[in-house]
Amino acid sequence: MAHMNKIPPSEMERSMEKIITIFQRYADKEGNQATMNSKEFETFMNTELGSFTKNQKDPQILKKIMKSVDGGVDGKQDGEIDFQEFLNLIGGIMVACNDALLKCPPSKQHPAPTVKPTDMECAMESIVRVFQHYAGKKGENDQMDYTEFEAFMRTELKSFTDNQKDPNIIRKLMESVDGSTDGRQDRKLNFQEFMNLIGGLMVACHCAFVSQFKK
Ligand SMILES: [Ca+2]
Ligand SMILES: [Ca+2]
Ligand SMILES: [Ca+2]
Repeated sequence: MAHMNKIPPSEMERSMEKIITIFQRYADKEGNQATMNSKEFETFMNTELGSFTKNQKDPQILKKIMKSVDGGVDGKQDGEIDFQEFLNLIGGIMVACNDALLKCPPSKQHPAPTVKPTDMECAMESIVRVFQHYAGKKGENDQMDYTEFEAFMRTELKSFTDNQKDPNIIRKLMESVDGSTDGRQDRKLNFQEFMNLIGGLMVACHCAFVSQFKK
């Protein structure tokens, strides 16, 4: 029954994988393959997040953004961004995107795109929408309570969840990030806490990905 094990990846898994692959593609261009230097970062921003970049008036914006995340994880401002620092940046942009979508009346949530979104933008937007789908099931529509989070884990990250031996894994994962952004363990996850969790899973996934290449 080998075919039964191979469930197709969910939208969430595809988006996470896409973000890892895109980071890898730009980080791999020169020097250290596991990090982005400022040139790689600028190429990434101008290519993948061009609609964000071109709306910025400050010509130094990319340098400033890079500086704001460089060293955020390991405390070393070495002019290189590792995957975790990259996720902090992307997560920040996604938090803004999530807030904007929540404030926007539903009728205006689908403006006709003037330019085709890039793979990166699609992946980021789809993660925001998946969060909103589950968080919006009941109660506060910008918070996932345990039931909503459990539904998310069992549906969108099914292959990960099914492979865990610990029956309390979902509760433990939730507790590990609840309060990480506001210091309040309120048994609910806001988008930023949710992204900390997803980011952690992606970092683990990315490490596996990189070590696979080194073999
Ligand atoms: Ca590099
Ligand atoms: Ca909710
Ligand atoms: Ca919380």
